[in-house]
Amino acid sequence: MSAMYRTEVPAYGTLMELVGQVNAETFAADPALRARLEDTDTLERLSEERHGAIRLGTPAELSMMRRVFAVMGMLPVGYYDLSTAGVPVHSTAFRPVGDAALKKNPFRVFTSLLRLDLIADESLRDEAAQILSRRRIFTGGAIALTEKAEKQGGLDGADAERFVAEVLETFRWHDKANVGPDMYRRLHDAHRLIADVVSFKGPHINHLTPRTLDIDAVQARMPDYGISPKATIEGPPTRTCAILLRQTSFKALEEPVSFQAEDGSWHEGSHTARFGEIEQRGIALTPKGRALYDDLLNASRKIIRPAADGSNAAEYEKALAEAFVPFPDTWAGIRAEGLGYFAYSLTAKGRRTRADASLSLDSLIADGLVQFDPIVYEDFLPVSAAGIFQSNLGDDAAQEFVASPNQQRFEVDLGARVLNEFDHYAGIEQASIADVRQMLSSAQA
Ligand code: OOG
Ligand code: NI
Repeated sequence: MSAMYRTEVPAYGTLMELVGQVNAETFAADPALRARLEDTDTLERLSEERHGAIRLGTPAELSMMRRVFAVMGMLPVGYYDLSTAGVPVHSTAFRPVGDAALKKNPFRVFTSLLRLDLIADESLRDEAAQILSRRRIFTGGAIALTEKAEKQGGLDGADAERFVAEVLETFRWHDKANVGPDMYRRLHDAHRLIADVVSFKGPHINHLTPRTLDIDAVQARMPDYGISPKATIEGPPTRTCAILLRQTSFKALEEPVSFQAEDGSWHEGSHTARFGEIEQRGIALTPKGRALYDDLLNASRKIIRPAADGSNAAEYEKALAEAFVPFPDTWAGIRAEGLGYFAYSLTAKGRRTRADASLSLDSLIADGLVQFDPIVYEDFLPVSAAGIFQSNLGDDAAQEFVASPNQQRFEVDLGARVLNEFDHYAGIEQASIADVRQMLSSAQA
């Protein structure tokens, strides 16, 4: 998919070059960082993609997509309602769960389902539903291999290779639209996102996102590489101890598309949808930490909202940094206040020493027997996602919808429950504590 996207969207290849460059420089300046990443075996995949995104049109597409991702060990985690932010979709992220699977390949796909119920114009809603009901976004081969994997509990090497080739077709760009020029215009006038989903033969991958070690540097240098960044970085401000997720993108490109009218004639037009993004991840927050994050972000946005044209970017960054002063910026401080999730392990001393495993974690840490490392946040943030959506839908696309989260409807359409992200991180933390206690007590025996 990465190779396909680079040829489809050349600016994305340029972004990858810039990311590789900045990551190399960050390493050169910080040898300790290199050692740490080598330790946690994330080095090899450092500059590779961490996520992508698609937008689906119907419940049937969503539930089939779930089955396809399940073959690759990717499960739906989290529910994101974006209607509040003026985008008529709700979403989940398909991703590997479990430490080993994440280390092997942490790639996720942010997957949105269009909410036609939020379109006011009833006849347009019906026509859009009809157009969507006629398209087939999966190849016959992809469906057959998914069924085979479900029956057998997996695929052998040759089938797996065919499966990847077949499924790739679903994410491909189609420059011939599914609708005529008039229908495209009507869909587009209702909301650009509706046109993006309904007008095409499939859910083209709309961006891919590599990981960067210094998002501020990549944001600042995009213009030198001839790419135009969105106005501001989404998420928390620059900090010593990174929390959650920071992300930014370059603006979507205008691409040529042909539309076939009812009389059979072809019309040249264009569509703006595909872009590139970068992310930098920090510690996963507990519900308490997340509530504090949401409060501080809201507080900063009461002072100043980032303008799409970037005219107040510097003021916004300042307000954001000031708003986040109350959020502790040391790992020990974040831990002491119960704001983040940590993985616990024995220190070298802990491995040599006999200790009473029933002692509190705090005293085991104080005695230098146990250490703690932040657990990386693997999910998304609805306010940030909305900012990413908006920046690539065009600066004038902001629109109001009544907030109407509907996780239950989403799960019925998906054909499964989404996993709760907090339970997941709490589980990793608990397992690490149990391991530490187990090792301490067996060292005693
Ligand atoms: C998805 C936008 C959300 C992110 O990184 O938050 C997203 C989309 O534009 O379809 O990818
Ligand atoms: Ni994204």
